[in-house]
Amino acid sequence: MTPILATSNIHKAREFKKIFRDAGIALKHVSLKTIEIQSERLEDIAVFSSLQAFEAVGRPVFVEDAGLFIESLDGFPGPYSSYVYRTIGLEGVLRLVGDDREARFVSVISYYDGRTSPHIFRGEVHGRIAERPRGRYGFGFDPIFIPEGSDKTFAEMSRGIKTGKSHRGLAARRFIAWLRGQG
Ligand code: ITT
Repeated sequence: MTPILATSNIHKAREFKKIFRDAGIALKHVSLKTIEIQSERLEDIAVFSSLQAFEAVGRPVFVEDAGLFIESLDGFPGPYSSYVYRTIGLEGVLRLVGDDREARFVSVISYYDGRTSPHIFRGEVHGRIAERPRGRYGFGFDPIFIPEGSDKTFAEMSRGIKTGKSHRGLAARRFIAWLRGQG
């Protein structure tokens, strides 16, 4: 069975497609914007979105809610990452960050088949906020996030290299392992 991803974010869809292709699985993308509930927990947002996506698609489907959590800002922008990116943007975030630049990216996948309760898969990558934006690949906060163990921002990495290390790659590979276990 071909898994179905619902997202309005084409960059996200391309990254998921790459991860699934690398695992030998074709992925179908449905372009869909769900209404996101307000919560501090990505899990709650993802679960609610997956229920809506199932209503719209009528077949088992998964969604992802992701965010950048800056430790010195108590996890801001976290669940509000998309809004903060669209409003104050990279430069705005860089102005808020002080000497402590520790941050993490989190991805939460919620898969709902309409029968059992939604299944959740989480991926998290630690790193730091760069001094200035660097790189031209990826999307969103990629130009200012440097994952642990690297000198490069996510935006300086090809899609394959990024997904090998990213929050999304980790969550998706957990999901893929679970799907394989389902036969
Ligand atoms: P959907 O809800 O339709 O999937 P979205 O873009 O609104 O699309 P999110 O609610 O998960 O998705 O928003 C997360 C935001 O966090 C996203 O818009 C980016 O600004 C940022 N973000 C998440 N993952 C990222 C990544 O891998 N690289 C850079 N920025 C990322």
